[in-house]
Amino acid sequence: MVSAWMMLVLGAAPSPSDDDVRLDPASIPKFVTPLVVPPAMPMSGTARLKGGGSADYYQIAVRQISQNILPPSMGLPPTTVWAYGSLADASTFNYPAFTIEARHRRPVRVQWVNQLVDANGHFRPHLFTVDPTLHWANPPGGTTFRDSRPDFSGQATPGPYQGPVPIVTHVHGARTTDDSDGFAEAWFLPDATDIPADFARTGTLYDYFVHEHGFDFEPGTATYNYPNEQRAATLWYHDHTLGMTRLNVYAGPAGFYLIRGGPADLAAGVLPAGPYEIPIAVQDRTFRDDGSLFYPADRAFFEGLSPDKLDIPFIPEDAVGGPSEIPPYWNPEFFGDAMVVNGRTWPSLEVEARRYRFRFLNGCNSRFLILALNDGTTIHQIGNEGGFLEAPVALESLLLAPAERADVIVDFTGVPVGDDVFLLNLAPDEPFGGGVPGIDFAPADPATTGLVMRFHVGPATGDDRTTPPGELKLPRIDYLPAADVVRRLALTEQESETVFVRTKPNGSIVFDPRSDEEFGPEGARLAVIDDEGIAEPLMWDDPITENPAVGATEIWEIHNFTEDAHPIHLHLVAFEVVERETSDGAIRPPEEWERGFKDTVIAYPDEITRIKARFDLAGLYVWHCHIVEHEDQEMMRPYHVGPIPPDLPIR
Ligand SMILES: [Cu+2]
Repeated sequence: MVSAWMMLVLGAAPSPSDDDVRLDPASIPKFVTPLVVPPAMPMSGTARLKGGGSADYYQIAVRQISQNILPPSMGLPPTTVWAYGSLADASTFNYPAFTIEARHRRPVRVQWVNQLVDANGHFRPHLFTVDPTLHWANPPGGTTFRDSRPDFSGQATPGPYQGPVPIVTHVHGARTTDDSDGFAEAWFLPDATDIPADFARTGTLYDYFVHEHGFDFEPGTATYNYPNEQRAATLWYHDHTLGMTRLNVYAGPAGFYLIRGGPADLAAGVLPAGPYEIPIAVQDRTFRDDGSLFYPADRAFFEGLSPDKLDIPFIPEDAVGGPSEIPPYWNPEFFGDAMVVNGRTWPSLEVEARRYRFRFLNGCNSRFLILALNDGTTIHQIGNEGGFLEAPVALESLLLAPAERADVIVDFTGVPVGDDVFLLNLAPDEPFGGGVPGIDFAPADPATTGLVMRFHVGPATGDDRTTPPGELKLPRIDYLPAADVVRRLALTEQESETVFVRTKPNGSIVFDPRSDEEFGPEGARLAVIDDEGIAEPLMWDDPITENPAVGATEIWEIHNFTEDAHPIHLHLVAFEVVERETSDGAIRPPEEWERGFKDTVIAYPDEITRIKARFDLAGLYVWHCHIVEHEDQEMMRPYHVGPIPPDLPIR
């Protein structure tokens, strides 16, 4: 079904001009702007909770803003991004967002507001190319066809979606009820004056939760509750809209959410605090030469070709034995060519010759990071996604997959005053499969993506009374009981089965029905392994297969049948990494920095990664790959804890 509005918002295909306007990352001056430390997000007040008690109350909107991400000395206009900020104070809108400071067992309530509208109240279209051929939110499908993979058969390949943008926020690592988890189908459009009448304004699960719980949300908003009854830890919040997460997150809305206090935290004064405790979000981005953000608008980008050199059928055009399954605009991965740290390219931080606590987040779409200091200064990791480790781990380099966090101590005490220390990235400029930089893969470009930021060391302004990392006693960890259930799951990649190609001498890739050369991946899948040991790849809308009982402790065995490592994230739970098994049956324990609890784990190719979790809240959640390009194209599955309600629209 194609409405007139659908024709209007699914515009013509973009012109193939993106390639020649990209900014050379070597031309961006390095270490000339100071690192921005996001301040605390201001509260709107106190909320009274239904069952008694109160919560810290925030009203946080997403808006379009412009911000200096590149050094102003380049003379380029500021970059247009999307950002979270406090509804009442325009000056708080920042990329990345201000930090939500939560206390252990002190609930937080947030009214999330979609303000992606212009000054006239009209909706703003996306900054990037939205591929309407994925299984996505699909507002133009109306309430009948929202949250689906639209059927374009018999039509030409559609142009990108240019309508109002759905958002839904997930606090990554938060243990909360499903109606506050930011389910991918719980999105909502802005309350704009020009939303076409036949559009769905909210996602399937938004309506379900509102109906089930009698919520009274204002249009363009959703109110979520976070109990914070979990270990003190470094969480982060970001968008999670079905089939659009890669684009919404790349546009900017993301921030830290820190839980402090309680039995899993340390006493005040033990760790560096105040100006000596700094959250650091590392993201890769690519810019155009007008200072705007670049994200690929066509599949040719991934193939390393200019758009005129890729001539294949896209959805829904005819290929061999059926229509093409290749989405026209989605890319299987994205690697930016510039490093952005807390919203600025290659910043510099003035530090004192003393200890610092850094909370690192890999906020990249696809890129793994291996962080190291150029002078060999040790990185002492004290925590990960689930809070503190059992004991500090002294590292020469710090591996972080997308969405992973590392709480670390870096001691600049011995660094000569006046020296510069550079934070490097030794991971590859391509998908990561494990291994050692320089041996198993070439490290990132040492002139650009191999550099992250600079620390300029000045004299200490006072005594450092914090505990040296070697003497730290970290809070006790209560490990999970033995598992009741073992699930055998898998990661698979799907090659196109209908698009076969030939590479011409000039490098062009063209469709050739007589060729036996497969074009390439159309997506990745999560799978279940059946009794015969065969992996059955499943789609987002296949029936729920992971259905733990409330309170069950389960081991999930994740067999990775693909050639790359995937960061696998489970919502709701903090899990233990149990072990990994190689293809020849050798077992190895988790890495030292993976002990304690995690919410994201690297599943290496040709290995089984075993994790253990206790599923203690009934409800509907998701597990997915956090390479967000994968997540958006079917590498995500719903799961349900406890009996599935008969009226749940996800089965
Ligand atoms: Cu993946």
